[in-house]
Amino acid sequence: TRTPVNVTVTGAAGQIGYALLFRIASGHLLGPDTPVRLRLLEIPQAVKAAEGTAMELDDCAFPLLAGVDIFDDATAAFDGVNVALLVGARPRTKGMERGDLLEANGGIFKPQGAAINAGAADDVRVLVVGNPANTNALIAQAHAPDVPAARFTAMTRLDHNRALSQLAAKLSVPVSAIRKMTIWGNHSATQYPDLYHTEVNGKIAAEQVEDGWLRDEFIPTVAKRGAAIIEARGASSAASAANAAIDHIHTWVHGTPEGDWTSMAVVSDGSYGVPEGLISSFPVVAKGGEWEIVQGLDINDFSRQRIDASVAELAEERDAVSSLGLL
Ligand code: NAX
Repeated sequence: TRTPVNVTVTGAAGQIGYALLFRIASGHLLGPDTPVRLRLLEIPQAVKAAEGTAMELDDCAFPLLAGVDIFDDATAAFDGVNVALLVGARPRTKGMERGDLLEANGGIFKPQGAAINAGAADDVRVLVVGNPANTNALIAQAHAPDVPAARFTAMTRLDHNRALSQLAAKLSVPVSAIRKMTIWGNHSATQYPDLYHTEVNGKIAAEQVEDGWLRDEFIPTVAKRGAAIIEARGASSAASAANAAIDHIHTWVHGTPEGDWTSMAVVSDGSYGVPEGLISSFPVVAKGGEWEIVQGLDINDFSRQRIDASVAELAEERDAVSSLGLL
C-alpha cells in the first residue's frame, strides 16, 4: 500500500471546507489509488465545528482516508504537507476598506506561508482559494523563500468552469465539445474570460457567437456569477468552489488532456506582458506534475485591453500589500 499523502485544508469548518473534505477523502482529489491524511486548520473558535466534520468523515468509513487531525496552529498543520488548500480567509465586512481587507488577510497568509516554508514536504503544492486569492497567494509565496515560487497558485478554475458552462449553454453543445478556455488576470470582477482561442468542436468560439453577446453578456455573466449565486442562494458559492479546487489540484497532478489547457493563477515569468512575479491567471498546461504557461497565443486589441486592466489591478494589490510590509 502507498504512503498517505498529507492534505492540509484551512478554513475546514467553513462552507467550502464542508463541500471539499468528503470529496478529498473519497479519492476525487488525487485519484482512487492514493490514500490521504487530512490535516484541518481552523481558528480556535471553529475547532469544535471542525471536530464535528471529522466525526462525519469517520462515519463515511472511506477506504482511502488514513486519518484526520485538527489544528489551530499553522506550523503544526503544515508539517509534512504535500497538498495545501488555503481556503480560510477574512471576508470583507461592512465598512471595511480594501486596504483593511488586504491587511487582515496578510495577517493570515504571511504566517501560513512561513509555516509552509518551515515544514512542508519537498513536493508541496499550494492552492489559495480564500479571497483576494491571487494576492493572498503572493503574500504566502513571499514568505516561503525555500519553496519554488511555482508551487504557489491561486484558483480561477471556478471562473473557467463557469465560462465553459455559459458557452456550452449558448451554443447548445456539451461542455466536452469545448477546448482551450482561458481566464486571464485576477479572480475578481476584472477577470477576462477569453473566447478568441477557445475551440468548440474544433472551431474558434468567438467566431460562433455575436460580438455583442461575447462582450456584454458572456464576460459580465462569468465575472459576476459569484454575486448572482449569493443573490439566489443567500450564501456564496460553496460546492462549485470546492469542485473547482478539486479540479485544479487533480489537473496539476495528473495533467491536462492532449490538445487542451486549463486556467490557473500562477507566478508570471513576464509572459504576455504580465509583470514578473505577479500571480495572475493564464492558460496553462500541466504534465508530470508541473505546469507551464501556454506560449505564442496572438492577443488582439480587445483582449490586450482586458488583460492589461485586470493585471493593473493585481499590480495595485501587490503595491498595497507591499506598502503594508506584507511582502
Ligand atoms: P466561510 O466563512 O464559510 O469559511 C471560512 C472558514 O475559514 C471559517 O470556518 C473560518 O473560521 C476559517 N478561518 C478564518 N481565518 C482562518 C485562519 N487564519 N486559519 C484557518 N481558518 C481560518 O467561507 P467559505 O464560503 O468557505 O469561503 C472561503 C473563502 O473562499 C472566502 O475567502 C471566499 O471569498 C473564497 N472564495 C473563493 C473563490 C475562488 O474562486 N477563488 C470562490 C468561492 C469563494 O467565494
